[in-house]
Amino acid sequence: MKPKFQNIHRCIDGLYIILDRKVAGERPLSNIVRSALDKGARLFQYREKYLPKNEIYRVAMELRALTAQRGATFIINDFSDIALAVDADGVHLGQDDIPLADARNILGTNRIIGISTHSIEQAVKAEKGGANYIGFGPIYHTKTKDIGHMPLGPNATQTLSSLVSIPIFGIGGINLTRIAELRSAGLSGIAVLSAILRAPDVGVAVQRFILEWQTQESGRVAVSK
Ligand code: TZP
Ligand code: MG
Repeated sequence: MKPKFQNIHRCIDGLYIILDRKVAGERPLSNIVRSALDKGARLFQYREKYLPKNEIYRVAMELRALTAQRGATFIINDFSDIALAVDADGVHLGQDDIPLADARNILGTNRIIGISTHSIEQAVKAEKGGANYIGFGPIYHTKTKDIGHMPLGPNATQTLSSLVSIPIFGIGGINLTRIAELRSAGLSGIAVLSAILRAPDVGVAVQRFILEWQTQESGRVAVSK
């Protein structure tokens, strides 16, 4: 079978938009995706914690179709079965989801698996277990998700980036003013919910995030193993 990802790092880089209906409020996720694609967004995750699974499947099909039309990467939160059913590019798992090894058995080596991590230990373990990328956070205080502990901060991010070689996405409380310090802390990208989904103009916000990310210099150094 032809590998789906010629260069996985190219698919998992820069701005990662997390599509969460509860955060988006009245705005349909499909409209957000269209506006974001128009401004150059390349990476999306559909995160739905409350709807019945047949409804999640229906929305996922729609968002997959929109992202596929533009060659953008599309990841499903939590559900490996839905990821396969809609031909998503991968799945994103939390610490409370099925084990990474089992998700890999379901999805095969041809799809992306990302793991949410809330400490350096969890992140290192995720890389050892075969994750393709790590979500690391919350980096800053956020009202969007209560993780139940203090934000990790950019310093922990810097430490982590010298310990793992797979892409790391910072998440939690990220807005435009944080990008310079996060870029220099060695992140591969930033995962954003409210600062984009609730922005006065989604397209303008996406454009600013992408530009700011590209303008700042990366602090990532290659990890020698
Ligand atoms: N995981 C850690 S923090 C978070 C998730 C899903 C929410 C971050 O949302 P926001 O609105 O970008 O702070
Ligand atoms: Mg989960």
